[in-house]
Amino acid sequence: MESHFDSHVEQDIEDEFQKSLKEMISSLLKGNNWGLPDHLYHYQGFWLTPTFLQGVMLAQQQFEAQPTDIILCSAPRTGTAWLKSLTFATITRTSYDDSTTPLLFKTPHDVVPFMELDHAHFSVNRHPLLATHAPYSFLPTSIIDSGCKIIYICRDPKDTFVSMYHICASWYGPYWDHVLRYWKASLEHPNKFMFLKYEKMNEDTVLYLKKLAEFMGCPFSSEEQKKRMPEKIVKMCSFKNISNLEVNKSGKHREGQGNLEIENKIYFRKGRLEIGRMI
Ligand code: PAP
Repeated sequence: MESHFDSHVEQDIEDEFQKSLKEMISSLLKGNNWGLPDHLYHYQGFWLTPTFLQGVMLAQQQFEAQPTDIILCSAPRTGTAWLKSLTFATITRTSYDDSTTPLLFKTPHDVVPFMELDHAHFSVNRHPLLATHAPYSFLPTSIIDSGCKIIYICRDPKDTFVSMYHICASWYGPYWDHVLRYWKASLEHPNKFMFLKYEKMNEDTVLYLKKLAEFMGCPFSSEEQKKRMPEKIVKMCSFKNISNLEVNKSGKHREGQGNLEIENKIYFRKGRLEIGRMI
């Protein structure tokens, strides 16, 4: 049983860690653009908010990846919520269907947590799906060293820029460095990394959902395909359907968490290709 003494010691270590982090962050080059509430700090080649930096460093210290984990990685505004809903609906398809899934009343960001912000989800009993906007070099070593799988989604940078402009930020950049490191890793270790492009997923989402299911180790059986299960999941997770749910029209994400509080509708703007054809 944890003693009063142990919890005091842990608290002291935590306070010391937060203090040294704050000192380190305050020594970094800082900038502000597009009226973000927080400054951005330049750390190891990327522009990041202090909340993210603290969160990701805590994750580097404390997060223990399990071989069964599936980590969804992305730069902001590249289709994270879409990927969260498709993968969640796929791996929970034996427990829920399109009329009972939690995605009908929770926004995708509340169904699949973020590694750098939702530390309470670090327990061993956690759900295998976890997302992060962390650049490759910021991933906790256990993610690289364990047998867990990584799915990365990227998007045409021009569309990503327009999408980001609407959420008023350009953090986690430079964008290409974010994409390239994951792309290289996916070439080197294709069984561990799956690299997706938003535009390709838009062209044939059913095909990519089947590839995703296979990669995650839960391929659709021929019986399920006959019942058009992949098509049903794609329809349920479609921009039209998800963005029209009440929770995503009027709900809030991280309510009461200061700068982190955000209206769910910001995650669902247009959901289509605007300008670009990528790479
Ligand atoms: P985040 O970094 O704030 O979590 P993220 O989910 O990665 O954002 O990307 C948001 C983009 O995905 C938005 O693009 P837009 O601004 O160009 O419209 C959003 O509309 C789009 N999006 C969200 N859900 C879907 C979906 N089901 N299908 C296709 N695109 C989607």
